[in-house]
Amino acid sequence: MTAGESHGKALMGIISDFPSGVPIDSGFITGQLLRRQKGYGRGGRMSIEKDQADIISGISQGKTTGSPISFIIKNKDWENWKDSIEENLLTPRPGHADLTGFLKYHLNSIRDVIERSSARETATRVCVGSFAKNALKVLEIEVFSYVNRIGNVSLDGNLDLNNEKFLKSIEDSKVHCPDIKTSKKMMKAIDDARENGDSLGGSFKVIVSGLPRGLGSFTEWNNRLDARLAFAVMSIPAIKAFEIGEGFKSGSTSGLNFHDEIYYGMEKGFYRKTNRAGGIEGGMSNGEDIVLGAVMKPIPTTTKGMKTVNIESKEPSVSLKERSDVCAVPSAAIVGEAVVSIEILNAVQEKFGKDNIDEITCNLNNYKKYLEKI
Ligand code: EPS
Repeated sequence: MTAGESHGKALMGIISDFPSGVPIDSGFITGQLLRRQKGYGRGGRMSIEKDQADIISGISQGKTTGSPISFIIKNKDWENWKDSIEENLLTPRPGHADLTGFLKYHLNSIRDVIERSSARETATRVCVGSFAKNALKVLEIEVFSYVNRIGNVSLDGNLDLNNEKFLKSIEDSKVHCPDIKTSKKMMKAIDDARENGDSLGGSFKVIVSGLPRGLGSFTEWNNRLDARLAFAVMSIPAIKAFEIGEGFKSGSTSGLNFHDEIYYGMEKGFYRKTNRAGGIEGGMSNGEDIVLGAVMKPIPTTTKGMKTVNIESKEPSVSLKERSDVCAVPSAAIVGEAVVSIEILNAVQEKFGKDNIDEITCNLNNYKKYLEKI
């Protein structure tokens, strides 16, 4: 569970059912939080915050104990807001929670919506996801992401997803995109949007590698791994579309041209030469990389205001100018890694046990040995 407002004292999170025995690298967690803050096109808030998690419980001698993990991320910006948070914001931004949140909760000011609906909340989910990544690392399961579109600029061509150079090129890019030329065009598009008082969205991929087949299930609709990953990614603010593998393309191809044919080799066992399914069939991981795609809408706050209505006078007005990012797609990709890591760890614990990471590792290895014998 997460709690906290964007300009309140702090954000906080509580993680239940986390396996014991996971070595926690606090430097890694801080690194993940800072990865989320980066990204060309981020707003002024990112030069105020240096997100850091104070871990309050659930860790002993550098390892998780199985007890609830709780943490706090202090908001440095609180100092600038604690005495002056303005109350009577009355001009809701199209595209954000402002109008509907204000009406739903019978609030006195849109400020009380903005404070919790802000994408600031994703800092806590990246923290939770960083704990999950620490556990998945023990199981040699990796989760990474890259941006493949910002505005009208898209990354084309086939990519060799798993080579080290590819991963480094993503981290070196200010827009989290593996191709230098495309990154430069994306940054130009962000500059143009900023100059026009506008904002930009885009899309990103999240890849999970090293996963055994058989996570999730076809037996209960709510255990389907694809459905749970969709829920996780769609819960990130501003995400408007999600696909697995070549999901959107699959609607216009035929079965013979879409489904990944099955082969067998003494070395590899059952394998595929294609992965259009994106690693999931029948609600279960099928042993291939899981490939997820998400589309983020342009940030709702635009410095050139949009048409809205003053919720008190009902007079036509211009949307409020809340400080914001011009583009946060690179950051959303990092949040995507986090929420996917959380869901993958849940699925791993369902199949291999919840309690202790060494026990989970042992059960996973026994399962792999069983699959090799088939
Ligand atoms: C964000 C913090 C927020 C926003 C942004 C993302 O900080 P502030 O409101 O103080 O500028 O910059 O939130 C949004 C763009 C949004 O629409 O919610 C963060 O920490 O990621």
